[in-house]
Amino acid sequence: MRRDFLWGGATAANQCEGGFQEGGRGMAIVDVIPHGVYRTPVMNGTMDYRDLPEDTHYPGREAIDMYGHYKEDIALFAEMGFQCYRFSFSWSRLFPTGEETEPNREGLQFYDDVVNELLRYGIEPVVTLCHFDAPLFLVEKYGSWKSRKMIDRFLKYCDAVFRHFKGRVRYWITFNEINMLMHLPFMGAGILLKEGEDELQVKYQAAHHELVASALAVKLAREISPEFQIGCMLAAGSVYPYSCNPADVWESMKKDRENYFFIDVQARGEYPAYAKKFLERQGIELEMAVEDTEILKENTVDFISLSYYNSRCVRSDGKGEASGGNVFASAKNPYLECSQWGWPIDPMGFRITLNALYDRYQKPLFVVENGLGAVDSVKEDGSIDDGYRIDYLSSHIRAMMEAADEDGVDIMGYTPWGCIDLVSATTGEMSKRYGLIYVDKDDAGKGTLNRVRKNSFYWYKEVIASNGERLCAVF
Ligand code: BGP
Repeated sequence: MRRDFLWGGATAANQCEGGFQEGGRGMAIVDVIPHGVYRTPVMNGTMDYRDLPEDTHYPGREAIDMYGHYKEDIALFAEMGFQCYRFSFSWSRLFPTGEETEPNREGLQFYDDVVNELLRYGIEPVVTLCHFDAPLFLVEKYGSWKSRKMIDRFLKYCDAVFRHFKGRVRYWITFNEINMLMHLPFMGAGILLKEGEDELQVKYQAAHHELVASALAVKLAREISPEFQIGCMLAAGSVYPYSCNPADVWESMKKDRENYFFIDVQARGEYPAYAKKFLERQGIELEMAVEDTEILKENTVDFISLSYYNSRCVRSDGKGEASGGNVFASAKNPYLECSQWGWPIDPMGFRITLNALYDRYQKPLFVVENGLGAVDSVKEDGSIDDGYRIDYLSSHIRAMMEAADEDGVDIMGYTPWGCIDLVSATTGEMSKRYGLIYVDKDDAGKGTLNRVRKNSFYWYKEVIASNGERLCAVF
């Protein structure tokens, strides 16, 4: 393990901040993503959020109100010994429509308070610039990332925060799980699909805009401070062939490449040959500016951050049972147990994924999401015994440490997802909990918002204090 390895936790504004009308914040994508049956069609861009019924519940609007609880929450993170905290800025809190020339003062003040509070405890902020969020105004005016106009708006936002937080924030991540755009285009990138539109064409064009925006953000960061470390972010999880049938192996390679595509561009600086051929075969012609090739080439990332929840598996005949997983469905792997939400549990797959990414890019990796979504129950004495979460996390931390110590993978840090319970991205539920800290709130939005330490809280505190050595402590 690195000497400067960072232990911490991760959240995102869209799932925990709430305060959607506080401090001059503008509406954002997350504010119109509902709970319930319409969530998936809205997230995947096939249903227009303006057609939702009036009594719709939007869980992101209040979320766990970290807007009003950040001091208490950061104190709890500090109590666990966090060395870093990964969170995101809400773009529309800083630029309510996305078109202002100056950032919203109250929004800036809020993040000043958060960042200063973290620094007061010696916690290093790791900021995601865009985590499933963009001002709704830009979605409505330009069709979000379908339009190249987004690049300038995004850079204006980056410029403002890079300058403002220079000297206080060192680690930046451009787009959360950039590959999510292909699977949930509205949640990932604000893309609403119109009837008759060529879906692949639209998604790859939007991806191109995000890739150029990300590269230009890297460029800007380097101009503003040599201290900045700026990375990309992948929803990772290696795809296994269902068998050693070469057709299955080939299928798994193709599936992996669908995700690697983004990072290949961000880390190596150009569209890989297989992607160019794929686009050509699909008849997709991307509009690119002449300078784009150079922009991508010259501004590759410093590190690669990733989320890992599960591995995937694919069979070329498309037969057999399907399995759940972080958004991408795959074939059921008969060797693995699944979570309550049907996501396979595969710590060795974590080691495999880390090795695969490091072999491919030879750049430092930052694990910024990993965890188990599970139902927790509060006992009569108020305690929460989440041994299953401790099992999941300890087996994954062990696998990560093996990747670092035995395989030589360079890993910068580890921030388990939803270190405090928050709204689930894919389901909108509160009951799918990842936290080390429990938040009293239910799926209908009811609850006191009280924070309670789970058993995993005390366990993780020991993990951090022992630099990952004490993984087996019983609570
Ligand atoms: C990732 C997101 C997170 C988080 C996590 C867990 O895709 O980056 O925002 O939500 O998934 O997913 P879920 O909440 O759907 O279980």
